[in-house]
Amino acid sequence: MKRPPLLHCAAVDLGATSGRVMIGTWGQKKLTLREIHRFPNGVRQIGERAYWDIAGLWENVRHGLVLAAQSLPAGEHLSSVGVDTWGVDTVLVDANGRPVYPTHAYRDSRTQEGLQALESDPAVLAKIYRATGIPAVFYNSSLQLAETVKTHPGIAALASRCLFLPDYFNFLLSGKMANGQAIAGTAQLLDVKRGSWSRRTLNHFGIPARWFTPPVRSGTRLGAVRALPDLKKTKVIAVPGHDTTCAYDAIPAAADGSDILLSSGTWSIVGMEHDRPLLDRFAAQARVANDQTGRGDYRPLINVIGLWLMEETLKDFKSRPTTASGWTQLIRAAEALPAPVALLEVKDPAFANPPSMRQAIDAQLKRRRLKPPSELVGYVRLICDSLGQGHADVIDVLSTLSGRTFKRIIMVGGGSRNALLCQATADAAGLPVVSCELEGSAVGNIANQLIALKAVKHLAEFRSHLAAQLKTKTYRPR
Ligand code: LFR
Repeated sequence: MKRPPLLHCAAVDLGATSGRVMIGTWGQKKLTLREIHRFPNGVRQIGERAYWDIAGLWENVRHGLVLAAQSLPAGEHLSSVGVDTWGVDTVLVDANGRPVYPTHAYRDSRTQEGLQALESDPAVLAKIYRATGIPAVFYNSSLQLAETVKTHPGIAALASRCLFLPDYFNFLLSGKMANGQAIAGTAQLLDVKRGSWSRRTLNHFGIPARWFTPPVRSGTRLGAVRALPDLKKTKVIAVPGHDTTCAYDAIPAAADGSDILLSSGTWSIVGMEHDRPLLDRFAAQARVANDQTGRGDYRPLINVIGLWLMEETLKDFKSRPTTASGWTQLIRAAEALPAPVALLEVKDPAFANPPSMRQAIDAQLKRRRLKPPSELVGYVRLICDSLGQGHADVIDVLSTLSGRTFKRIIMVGGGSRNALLCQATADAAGLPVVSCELEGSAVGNIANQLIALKAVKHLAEFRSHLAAQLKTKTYRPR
């Protein structure tokens, strides 16, 4: 019997500190992943304000996709491409798709005033949470867009559409403007139960409803790639545009809901799969964000500050490792240290975007009359143990809120390669951590393309094939 041809899909996966273009090749029920292009990303500061370099990202996306197409054997082509990015950030464009406002980065402090106003009105806060399932967080698109409209009222007429970052890159590739449901769900502007735009919430924030079109479900085909001649046979597929949704999709979680999912990167995103959102006042207090998959179900999750703490602290040390082996040595040395006498309060808002993370950590410790570490290795130990405890705390909360007893923590993302962080999480939570060697977001992105292309039936089928080929390591609580 003739073997079915291999299917090649490209994933564009943009993170706050790096982006990548990967090829996933599907054949014989197996996924082979190849990284084609990886590039740094970061906030660009101009004066007080923080922006993303959208043109630079697009250049890298284009370059990566052309390399991807050229890397295939003669006669083969990329069947499709999907884009996922971090949540919440947007590009405001005119009717032709031309940006009319710079894209601010979500860590910009411009939303502080709006956030305080929102937090000072518990009745409004509760109403917005019930409508959108998203807690008040400084980075929400709702607060960002409200600030934009307030400081520049002319924008309401100037912009015709608000595209989230994956929507914008999909548009650049395909020429088609659409709002993807999963990424729109991060905005605090979608009706969490209906999956459509919440008029009341848009009105509350003063954001023009005409900027948005009815969100499209994951798997929607947006047309062929028009921007790159090398990819003219390639279809642009709206995958869940939110990187966290894609990362969760890649996790071969137990079907009975007994796994807690942890995507460990710049943010630690601790969550679970559910057929409905968690919306009561306890969920609101615990700041549960009800992510929408764009397929009709939900991922109630809680954001813990994540490896941002580490990434930023490293910048303060010239002695930071620059190679993988240097990094492993540093983690080993940190493991060998005695446990810190006290852990960081990881929810400290001072950690959101400080000029120096080391100083922010020291300031918190001094305020609590604790001695800061003297060397990088001490900070590494302190950060990993504190994050482990932070993970355990929110797992407890999610268990109480959902009434579920979790049996395992499945961890993906950069942090899953950090043995100290995995062990600290297992110890603090009293649960085994199964770390998966997996480029979570890219794999989930590709999984959704394969489903749209009908190469696999559904996510459960994809996950069962993936589980068979996945390398995992289990850390038992001590
Ligand atoms: C992770 C992530 C989180 C989101 C944060 C800000 O990359 O997408 O899920 O809360 O970025 O958008």
